[in-house]
Amino acid sequence: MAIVYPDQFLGLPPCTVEDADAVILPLPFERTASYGTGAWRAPRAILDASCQVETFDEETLVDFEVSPRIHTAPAILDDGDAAVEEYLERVKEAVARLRGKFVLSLGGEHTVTYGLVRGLASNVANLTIVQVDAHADLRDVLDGKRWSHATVMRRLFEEGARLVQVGVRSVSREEYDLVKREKRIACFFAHELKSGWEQLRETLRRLRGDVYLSIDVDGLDPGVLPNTGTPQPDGLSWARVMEITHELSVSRLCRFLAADVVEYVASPHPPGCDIIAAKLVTKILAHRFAKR
Ligand SMILES: [Mn+2]
Repeated sequence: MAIVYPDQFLGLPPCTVEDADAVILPLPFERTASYGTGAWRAPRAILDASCQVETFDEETLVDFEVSPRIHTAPAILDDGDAAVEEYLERVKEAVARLRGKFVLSLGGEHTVTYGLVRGLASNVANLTIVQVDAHADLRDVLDGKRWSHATVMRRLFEEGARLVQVGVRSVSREEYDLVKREKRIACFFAHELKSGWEQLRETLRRLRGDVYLSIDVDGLDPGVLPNTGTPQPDGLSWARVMEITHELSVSRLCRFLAADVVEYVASPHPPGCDIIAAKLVTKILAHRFAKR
């Protein structure tokens, strides 16, 4: 590639939203972090690091210099004064205008998924969220807040969404009871995945209707990507996450609408994590737009 465009994903030449197949949407939003902070810096760090990721993918034969065409949208900035719901409303309005494109958003904290799903899905009750996460994010409130990274999936569940949760290994009793009680939630706990992986794949293959993939990077093992606000041991390997993105991409039964990568905390220590996060985003796009 002759010229690198530093503000664009993968350093690609700018592409208008009208001409794009996929949209990268930066959401540098962080209000309710419980422990480690810095998720608001992630979109910028991932965009910067993406300029070091190859624009050709040897697994899918996707050549990003040809197709898909990617529009890197301007970040939706948090003014810091408005209520969390107001930011989520702005996200919802922005993505509602992007329907028909594959939208891949860069968090920011997990809370943003609420605005994304509401904006993308014409009917949340017809949508399944595949959630890779160490946490269930199904609390009703956390620290008195109804809108937070720990309650986001509860709010979407209440609006009718189905949930397939993968790699969960940190839940409250209340969340555990909810997961076991509700038929609309299929939770594959981390300790179950050794023997239950094929069952998960079967569940993914049978999904119908609209599907949204939400990857909280703490779902991955800290050995793959340690930089996240509340890490937990025994997470998913890189290869497992790739299997999930592949299954959703090749399914002929469901429509893989959009995805997000959230809760990454940009930090120079240990070095190189930004590029792993950027590679994760690139691979989701490569699988989704693989030549078949
Ligand atoms: Mn989460």
